[in-house]
Amino acid sequence: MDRRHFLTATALGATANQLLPGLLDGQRGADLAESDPQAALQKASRTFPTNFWWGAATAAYQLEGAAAEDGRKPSIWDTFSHTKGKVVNGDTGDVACDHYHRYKDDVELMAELGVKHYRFSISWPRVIPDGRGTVNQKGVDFYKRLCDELRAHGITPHATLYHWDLPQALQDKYKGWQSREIVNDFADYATAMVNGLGDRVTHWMTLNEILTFSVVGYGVGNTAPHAPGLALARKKDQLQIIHHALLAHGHACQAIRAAAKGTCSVAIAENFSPYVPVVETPEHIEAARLAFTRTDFNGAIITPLLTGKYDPYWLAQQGAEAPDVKAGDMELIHQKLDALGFNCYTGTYVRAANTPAGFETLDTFEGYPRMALPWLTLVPESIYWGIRMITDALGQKALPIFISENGCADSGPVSSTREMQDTDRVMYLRQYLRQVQRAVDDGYPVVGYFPWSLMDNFEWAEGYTKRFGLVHVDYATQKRTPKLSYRWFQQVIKSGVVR
Ligand code: GBH
Repeated sequence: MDRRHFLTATALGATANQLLPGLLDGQRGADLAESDPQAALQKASRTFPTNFWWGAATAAYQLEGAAAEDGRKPSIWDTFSHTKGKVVNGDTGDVACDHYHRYKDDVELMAELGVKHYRFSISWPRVIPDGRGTVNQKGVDFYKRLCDELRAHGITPHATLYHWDLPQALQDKYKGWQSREIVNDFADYATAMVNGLGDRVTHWMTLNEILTFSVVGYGVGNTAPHAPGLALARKKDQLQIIHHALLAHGHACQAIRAAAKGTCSVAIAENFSPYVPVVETPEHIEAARLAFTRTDFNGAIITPLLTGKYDPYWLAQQGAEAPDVKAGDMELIHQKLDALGFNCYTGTYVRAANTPAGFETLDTFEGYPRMALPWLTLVPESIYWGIRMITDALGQKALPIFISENGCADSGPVSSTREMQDTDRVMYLRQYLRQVQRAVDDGYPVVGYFPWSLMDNFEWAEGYTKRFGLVHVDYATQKRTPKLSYRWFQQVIKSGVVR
């Protein structure tokens, strides 16, 4: 509804409800309001589809604990966190949320929240302690119990095979991701998991965030803040790690499908970098498209995953640092996916510019809104544009996208009152979810949303000092207490509306 119509309608005594749709939803709502006021109201009510996957996400090393129980052997994160000076306060995942023993209580919390989907990860060194070879049945049995409990509560399990806890044995044997040997070992692990859990799990994700474990786990010329925390001589070494991860993903996709008895969904969860046109005009949207496809590391990861080719512009820029690619590699990497998981936290503003690349990214200054971590600037539109760029810029018109992670840390200092009243998280989630809803409204194939995280847990190099949970965990007693954001999200799920 434009201004003229608004004034006319007001003069005619229209109620606020009749007027609001057009005002809230801009031109789309305005057009609708004139043809069908009921439909416009529906739009303005910010609804999600009834079959939308409302979920919650966690990862093995961050919450399970029981690090040496029932045959589990160390992962690179056990080694790393036990190395002095690597994690804040010397925190480790030895006990974490003790989820290994308390999973029934935790499933109860999910059920009360109202989620029908749960994303967790399988600890590779729990189920195959040496990384290859013998399967540890006791480890597999834990995930069977967990899945049975989930299914008894009507919750669909979504399992990630690799959320960064590489068996230390493989790091020792051949330097883990630095070796191409990992590709077969990872596929064998995938096969073993589908054999062991395939009657309970039909929704699989291969890897979590290739970007993070290859770039934050390995520095080029300097040691890195995440496990294994190594320094590489040159960028090529890092790009080779990424190439191995892409191959492992492709091989695992094939392995999952070969071992599955019935239909299953195969996906990956990636935190590709979303670029947001700072002004939504065609020229800046085009700049965002260029930034999305060309910038490190999208051209190195999400582009080959979805298109089977490294982005040519990106590749040309790498020169002698480009990874070694063997015949058949790109075909193996390019497996058709059933869905794509998008881990979204923040994004970068971009505008058109007269530069060789055709765009420039914009800084966020000191006073720019951010959550309780330096990297976590508040850019809600990043979730909308991330979805849109996958569909439009990478031409994946029919690929269902789900938000596999989205969330923020409580603002410090740590105090339980503060955490129970996590108005900051409510604000953050509301802004991002509205943008997800905008993508739904615009017809993009977005099918689900898993906030990170169900409960406070081991936040990698930040240890237990940063809390991302909808549920507070008192680590001294292991008591769980739902935060305000849990109540808020419960209401979103119940109503299917973000307000
Ligand atoms: C996700 O990574 C992870 O999948 C999840 O396990 C984690 O708990 C969650 O986010 C919250 O962090 O401090 O400058 O070295 C998100 C991507 C990559 C963002 C590493 C923070 C560290 C930047 N993360 N990055 S820095």
